[in-house]
Amino acid sequence: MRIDIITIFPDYFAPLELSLIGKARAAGILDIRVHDLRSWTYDRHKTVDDTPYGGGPGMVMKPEPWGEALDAVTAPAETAAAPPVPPAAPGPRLILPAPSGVPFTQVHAERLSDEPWLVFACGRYEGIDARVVDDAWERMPVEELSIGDYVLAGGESATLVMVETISRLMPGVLGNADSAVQDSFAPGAMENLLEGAVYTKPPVWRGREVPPVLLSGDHGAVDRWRRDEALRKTARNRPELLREIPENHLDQHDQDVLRGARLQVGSESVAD
Ligand code: 6GU
Repeated sequence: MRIDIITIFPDYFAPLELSLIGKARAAGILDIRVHDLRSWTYDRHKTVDDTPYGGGPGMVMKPEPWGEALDAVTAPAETAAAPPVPPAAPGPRLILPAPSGVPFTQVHAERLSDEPWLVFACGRYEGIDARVVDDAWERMPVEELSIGDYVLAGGESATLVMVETISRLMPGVLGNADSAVQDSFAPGAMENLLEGAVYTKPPVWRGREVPPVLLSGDHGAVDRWRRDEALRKTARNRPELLREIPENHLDQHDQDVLRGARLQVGSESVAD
């Protein structure tokens, strides 16, 4: 997959040289190119923003640098001899991180991990002149995505979040192919359940024992225990996710576990 990132802070993306993503880049699985928006400014101060029409606080990113940057970054590669019929090369998809975007979820990440080419346009200040999106739509699909209900100073950290989430789903990026399958929000994982607690050696640490069932070798009992833990954790941290599970996906044992968990949550809320 090719990923282009346009930003006024190229250094922000140094972390993409580390760990899984750094290795995937070295292996040629990921081709990540970071571009400085200011290379498409021509004044002494490399101006990228201006005051908003209609008034109001803050600054808006100017359309001209963005238009030129997107044209340059998404231009088809130069070939030595232009073929008479252009190949049906898969084009780019533009992602605009913005707090006003559609909430980014694992479902988006799964779909985007199959794309050949993504372009992230990192806005700062109050956002980018809206004509840039309308103009880009003439040439490529555009998605405005938000990573949560809070406001960041710019799209850079949101882009890091999305690039990492998308990249780790690509074949050959995760060390362990099963890890992504078992993720809390992976489609078809344990429904809508959060992953419960995990343990490793030593079996006793600071007087705390690993739950004995995990050492029992009884795989059925381990699976049942993990599901109980997942139900309890979900009831505690994300009760709204439980309401999305169809009734017939919860057997009697599940319902007993949840009844116990609800009693606990209830007693805590009374104590608070
Ligand atoms: Cl994608 N950008 C900004 N600036 N703030 C955000 C966001 C994105 N997602 C949540 N808050």
